[in-house]
Amino acid sequence: MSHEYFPSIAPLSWNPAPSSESASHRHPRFRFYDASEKVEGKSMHDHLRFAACYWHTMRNGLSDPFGAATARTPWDDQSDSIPNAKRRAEAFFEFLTKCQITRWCFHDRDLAPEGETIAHSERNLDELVDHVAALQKATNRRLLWGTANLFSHPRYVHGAATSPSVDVFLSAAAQVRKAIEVTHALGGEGYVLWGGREGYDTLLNTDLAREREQLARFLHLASDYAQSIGFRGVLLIEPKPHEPTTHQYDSDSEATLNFLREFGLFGKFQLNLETNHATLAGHSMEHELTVARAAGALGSIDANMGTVGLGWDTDRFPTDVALTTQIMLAVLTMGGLSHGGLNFDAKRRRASFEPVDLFHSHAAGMDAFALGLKAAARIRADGRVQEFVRERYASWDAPLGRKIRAGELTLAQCAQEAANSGTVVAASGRQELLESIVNELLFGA
Ligand code: XUL
Ligand code: CO
Repeated sequence: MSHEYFPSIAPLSWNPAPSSESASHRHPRFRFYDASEKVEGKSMHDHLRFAACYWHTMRNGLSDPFGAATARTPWDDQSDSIPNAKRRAEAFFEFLTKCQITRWCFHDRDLAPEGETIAHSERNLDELVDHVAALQKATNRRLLWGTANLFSHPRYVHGAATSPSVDVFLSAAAQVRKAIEVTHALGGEGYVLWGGREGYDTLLNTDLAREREQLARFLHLASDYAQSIGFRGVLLIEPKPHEPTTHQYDSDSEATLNFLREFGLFGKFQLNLETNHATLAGHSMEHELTVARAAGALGSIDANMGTVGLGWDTDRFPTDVALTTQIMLAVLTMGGLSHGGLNFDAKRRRASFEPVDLFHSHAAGMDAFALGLKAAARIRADGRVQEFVRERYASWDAPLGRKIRAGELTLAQCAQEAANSGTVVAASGRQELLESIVNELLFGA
């Protein structure tokens, strides 16, 4: 790259020594993320598979419902021109490289401006895709996943696939067809569908049964198209319960898995789970991950966190180490994220508006995940928690338990066994002890 967009920022490196620099002058670096350090025999880089997202990192001016954008972006003239879009992409790939982030994610409309017609929008996108393909190659970065923005344009006010108008469904189909094509062209490891407006605001004007069927039809079409062009990446659905809608049909892991099963889509799609969406659904991320994992459908993670009590999708950077430990425990237990990654679908606070804050915020998230990865590995190596769970279910692995699981006993035979075995003695669940063991492993004995 000829031009340097972040001239005052040196490539971030790992330096575990405590910093004596004051916070206002500190240069961004990693204290805990050492890409090459091995954990459970694999490098941190390969475990964590970090990605940065184009929409927050390059396109979010940090405005909120009460105030204007604050982000300083000297490389961006705020126009919708193609040269401006190309400059932004160059700045982004410099950012990725300096921040040691190997992967990225985008929406079609983040990357290239929408045109007057579908053909015009597609030409714009093609021009940018050629540009980022060259940038990917030059900087050795990879596309984790692509997606289409089916929620910003006013035509999607009543939903995209679930719109009451078939014309809107067709526009969404055109957009997704192209977005899958370019994701494939850029070597994307996955393609995400987030149904931002696929839900309702009021049931007074909504035929819910029909809208769910439309959404299922749309997902079948997307999956068939991906197959037909030889896209071998994973197709992902990103559940979220509401915001901007009152209710979104793929509201959480359980509901989405049920939706997929109901409409013959199970196995064609996996889940991309986002921490803040779990919070909005009234679940922990641990719950959402565990539900998806139990179904063999955990594909990828949007790594952020919410602000409990605020009720918005605040998309904060994930800096809570107890949280990153739970996430990495789920990932390690599953045997790793094979085609997914940890995508920072996260934005700096409105007051963190300097370009250097882009680096500080991502580094903070990466360090928190490095700590979480190591803590999760300690919990696994220690083994006390897992052993407790095994023992808790031991009776189901004894001969009688096995027979019941295999369906070899009737209800009457179960009743007879109950009568034979006498008094039932319950054992303690030891929740507080287990929580204390986890703390011991988090913070050292
Ligand atoms: C919105 C959200 C999206 C998806 C991609 O809450 O998470 O940015 O990740 O469309
Ligand atoms: Co997301």
